Amino acid sequence: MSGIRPSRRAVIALFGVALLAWGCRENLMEPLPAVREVNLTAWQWGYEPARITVRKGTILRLRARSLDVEHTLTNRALGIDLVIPARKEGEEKGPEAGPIEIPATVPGTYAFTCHASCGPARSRQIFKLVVTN
Ligand SMILES: [Cu+2]
Repeated sequence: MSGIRPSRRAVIALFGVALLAWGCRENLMEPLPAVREVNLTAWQWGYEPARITVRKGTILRLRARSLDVEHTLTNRALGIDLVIPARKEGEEKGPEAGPIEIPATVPGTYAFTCHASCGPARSRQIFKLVVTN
C-alpha cells in the first residue's frame, strides 16, 4: 500500500500544476482592461488637457468641470454628450460632470466639441482622443 501513496501524491501534484497553468493561461488570454482616469477642465474656449493618447483596449474614465459657463463634451458618432455645468459665483470650478467611460476599442483620432451656447469662439473648443494600437 505504501508504494501507491507517492504515485497518488504525484497525480494530485500534477493535477494542481495543470490547474495552476490553466488558470494562468486564462489570465493571459483575457487581460483586464487598463483604466485611464482623466479630470478634464472646460473653459471659454478650450479643454485641459486638449488631447489624450491611450492604447487600444483602454477604458477612459472621464470627469469634467467648468471654469466659467456651461459647456458640453460631445461626440455624436460615439453617442457621447456630457453636459458640464457652469461655475457658480464664488466657486473655483463648477460641479463635476461624469464620470463617463469611453472604451477605446478602435484605433484612430476622435474629436469632441462643445455644443453649449458658450460664446462666439465655441468652434475652437476641441478635445481629441487618440487611440493607438
Ligand atoms: Cu463651450
